[in-house]
Amino acid sequence: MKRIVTIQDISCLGKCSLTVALPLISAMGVEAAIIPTAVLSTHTMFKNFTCKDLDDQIVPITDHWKQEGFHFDGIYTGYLASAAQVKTVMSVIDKLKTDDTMIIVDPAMADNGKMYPAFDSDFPKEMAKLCGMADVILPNITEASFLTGTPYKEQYDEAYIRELLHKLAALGSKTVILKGVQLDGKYGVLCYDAASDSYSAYWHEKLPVGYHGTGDIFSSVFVGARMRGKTIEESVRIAADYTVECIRVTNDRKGSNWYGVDFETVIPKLVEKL
Ligand code: PXL
Repeated sequence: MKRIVTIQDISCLGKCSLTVALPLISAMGVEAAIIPTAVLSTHTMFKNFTCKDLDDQIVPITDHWKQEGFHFDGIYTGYLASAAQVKTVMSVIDKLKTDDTMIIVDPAMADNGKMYPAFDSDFPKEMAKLCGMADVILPNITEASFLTGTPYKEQYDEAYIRELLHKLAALGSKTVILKGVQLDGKYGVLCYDAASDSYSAYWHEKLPVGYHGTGDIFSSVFVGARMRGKTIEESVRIAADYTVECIRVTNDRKGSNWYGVDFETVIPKLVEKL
């Protein structure tokens, strides 16, 4: 069985970061070790959330694993608590990776043109360095604009998307997967492979609602699918279809929660795809 470590926060309630990465990656038949970077009462879209930074635990956990000689097939990072913590995580990757470790970075820090509440203006610069260590990065358009210092646009054309993809690849990652792209009435995910200078797109349905945590769900399923031997294009398709289905069932259910999707009920369909 493949083993990955995912490095991100634990929002105790809210269906994002580790509370979705763990069940999804496990259900996909991949061992998921974790390094929790912070404990929050909820994700930061709630008012008055608490947050305990676990920065001082990250290196001791890593060093213990090093002594034990654990091997990781993948390292997947998500929401990180501070610019200083991004540096710590880069040192962890240096310690844990081997030649066959796939590094996947979801630069979870912004959406809809805005940074998440907990971050200051130093954060994107550090996150851009972490992206430079990755085999694959998975930003949305807002994150792409902050990472590359490109003005955020709500209306854009293909040239803007290509500019973002090239600037993101220039940070150093081999593959860029840009989520939430809207072009010519189509909606979906664009992939850019730097080595072959080639693009691919996966267009999918856009439902007229948005929920928190769907980026984390997409990334977690992408990681699971890659570890189960699917290609990048297949993994994008599985991740996008699953995420859309989660949004659909949540939107269809009377009394569903505003803070996250009903990803649990769609897990059986996901497992069938592997
Ligand atoms: O879904 C990304 C995410 C992860 N973790 C925390 C968050 C968010 C998004 O707001 O607040 C703590």
